[in-house]
Amino acid sequence: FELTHALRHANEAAQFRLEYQPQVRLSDGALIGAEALLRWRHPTRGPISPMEFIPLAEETGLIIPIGRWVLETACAQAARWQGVPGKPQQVAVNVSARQLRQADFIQTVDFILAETGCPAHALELEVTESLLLEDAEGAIELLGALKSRGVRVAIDDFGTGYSSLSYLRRMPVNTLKIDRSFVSELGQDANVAAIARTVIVLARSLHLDVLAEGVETAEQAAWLQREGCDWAQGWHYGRPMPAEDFAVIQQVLP
Ligand code: G
Ligand code: G
Ligand code: MN
Ligand code: NA
Repeated sequence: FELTHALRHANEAAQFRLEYQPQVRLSDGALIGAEALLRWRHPTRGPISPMEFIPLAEETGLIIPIGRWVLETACAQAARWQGVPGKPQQVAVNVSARQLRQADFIQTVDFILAETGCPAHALELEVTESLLLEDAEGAIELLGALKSRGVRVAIDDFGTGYSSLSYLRRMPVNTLKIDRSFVSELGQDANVAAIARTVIVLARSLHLDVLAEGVETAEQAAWLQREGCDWAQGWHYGRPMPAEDFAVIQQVLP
């Protein structure tokens, strides 16, 4: 089995699909959005984890066509969900550094929003801290262009990188996503709780939204809400699932 070869043909062979994980408001459990997560099922090897194939897609440049398919598919879904009660009104899409560095990235986003009829405010792009650090001036310009269109931007896995506070203040982003490694150890490690609390305070001071990832228990949800976290995502609320399954999800109260 040759992974690169298989990956090269996965898209045309329709082996990709997206799953969506609910994002909720902590105060009342209301569904506010969903994160799109790429899934690859190979006919003989079965499901292959994004942790395995995304790095390869980045190395080979295949992330460009794959990432475009993800963005188009997620925006088309977001457009279908607009105004429908009980459905996510915002869809978050992970974008890798290599995609954002394409000279025509903004044009691609404009084209896809127009083509799918997805309103800009219904799209959130998730970027990593390291991307912002590599080329801060370039990132500020790019994120500014997205912001002027109304597209939202979240910093994924926040707390695991080395964001400088002065850069963060200048970055036109909307949301900090607290990395799930902090959430999972909340009850066990006082230092971890201190970091999570600090990220929440930081977000509030900078007037950013803050979402906790990887929330698995009611205790974690209660702690986060008490500390002033706005939103949450994790198995406590729902696993990543096909778009159709949003028809049957029950809202989980905190
Ligand atoms: O659900 P999970 O195993 O899918 O995700 C593993 C990792 O893969 C996460 O870090 C997630 O951000 C990343 N990932 C999932 N889908 C995509 C995608 O469409 N594009 C990119 N660049 N990364 C993704
Ligand atoms: O890096 P990113 O935040 O995009 O990664 C999302 C990853 O986290 C996916 O692999 C997704 O399946 C996983 N995930 C989502 N919710 C939970 C959770 O509550 N617990 C754990 N352990 N993983 C989760
Ligand atoms: Mn993410
Ligand atoms: Na994350």
